Amino acid sequence: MTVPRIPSFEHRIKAQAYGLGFDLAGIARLGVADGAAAFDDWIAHGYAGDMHYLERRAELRRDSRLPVPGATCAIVVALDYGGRQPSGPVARYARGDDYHDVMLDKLRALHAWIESEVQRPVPGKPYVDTGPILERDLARRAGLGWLGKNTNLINPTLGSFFFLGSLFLALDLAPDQPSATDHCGTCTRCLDACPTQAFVAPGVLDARRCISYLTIELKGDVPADLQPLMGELLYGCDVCQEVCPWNVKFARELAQPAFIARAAVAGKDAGTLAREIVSMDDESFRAAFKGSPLKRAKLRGLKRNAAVVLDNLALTAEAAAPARAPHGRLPSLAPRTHTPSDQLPRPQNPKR
Ligand code: B12
Ligand code: SF4
Ligand code: SF4
Repeated sequence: MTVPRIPSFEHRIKAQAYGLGFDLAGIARLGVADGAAAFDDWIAHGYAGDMHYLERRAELRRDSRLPVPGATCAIVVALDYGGRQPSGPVARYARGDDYHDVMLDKLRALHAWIESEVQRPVPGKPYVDTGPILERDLARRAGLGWLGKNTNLINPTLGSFFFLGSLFLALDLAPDQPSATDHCGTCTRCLDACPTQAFVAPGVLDARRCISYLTIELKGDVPADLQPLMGELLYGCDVCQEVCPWNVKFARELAQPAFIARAAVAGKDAGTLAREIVSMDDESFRAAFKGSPLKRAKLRGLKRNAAVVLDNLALTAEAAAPARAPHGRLPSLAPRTHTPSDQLPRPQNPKR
């Protein structure tokens, strides 16, 4: 007679995570981050630009035992945001509702379920980009994938178009095997495709050149020499993920209703969206982007991005119809001072 196998608690936790809608789940033992030295180096080179919050409480990022006293493990999850969606002026991750809210709700529900199963309170805390955690490092440790040359965490069955989140717990759970294999091989597609050549080496990004940073995190003007390289990208950038063979093969259709593009951006080309944004006031901005990731750049930041995109579109139109210039050229919509990016040290001979 075969004895029925009783699923372990760890197994049931992951099943519960999948039931809540997560696409991947793994368990990591907390400890010193494998990438701690790489993180220190990255900060020391100034690659974080104006994201000074990354330097603050850096000791907590280096050692995941520190953010939640008493926590010994983290359940790390991924939620897919639909890499098969067409590319457009707004990066895929930002077209629907704010992922922080969506994922934190699910992680809180997972926490409550665990407490009900063990029948006692379990100290813990959920994080989704909301604390001093090196989330990709932790996800690799939980066996969810490897760190690609484009720095994203890539899963061999899902690609990389997903968010990461974690639930830190003071609970003794058996950890998963960390992902040990790098499946990038000799590929360099992401490094070659980056419009601003923001990678200084495989797996090392100079955020100051990254369009995602320039359009979302940067508070001042976009350096003049990087503006044309932004092309039609108004918020975020997916280029280094779009070209990745793991996404070409495994990216999924959008399954989470919360991430369906909202009316303010859905199906709009760069010119239409940019024109709408430059004419928005605070009230129409709030109405269009309430609960959206785009709020992070604030209306001021979005207008700056829209002005760059409109300039770029005008330059393209000029190049295509030289006879019509200069009348075909759109006027610059906001006065912008240009800070050249030559102030940024560019490393020589990036190793590829
Ligand atoms: C700051 C930040 C950014 C910055 C800097 C990005 C970067 N590459 O560092 C900017 C604004 C540019 C950015 C852009 C994007 N981001 Co972002 N970002 C973050 C944030 C808040 C911190 C990342 C960080 O600490 N960077 C510092 C570098 C040094 O750390 P790292 O990239 O994790 O690198 C580690 C590894 O490289 C590792 N490592 C390096 N060498 C070695 C060697 C060995 C042997 C080992 C084991 C490890 C190792 O150690 C490093 C430190 O742990 C995280 C959330 C979080 N708290 O982690 C989201 C996060 C990384 N971002 C995310 C997303 C979705 C994006 C965008 C795709 C958004 C978009 N479409 O515009 C782009 C992608 C750009 C890119 N190619 O990275 C997701 C990534 C999901 C995934 N599948 O990987 C995260 C995890 C947010 C989330 N919760 O889902 N982001
Ligand atoms: S997100 Fe875009 S700009 Fe940033 S590294 Fe990737 S391809 Fe380059
Ligand atoms: S494009 Fe190639 S090198 Fe870049 S992350 Fe994907 S597999 Fe790795």
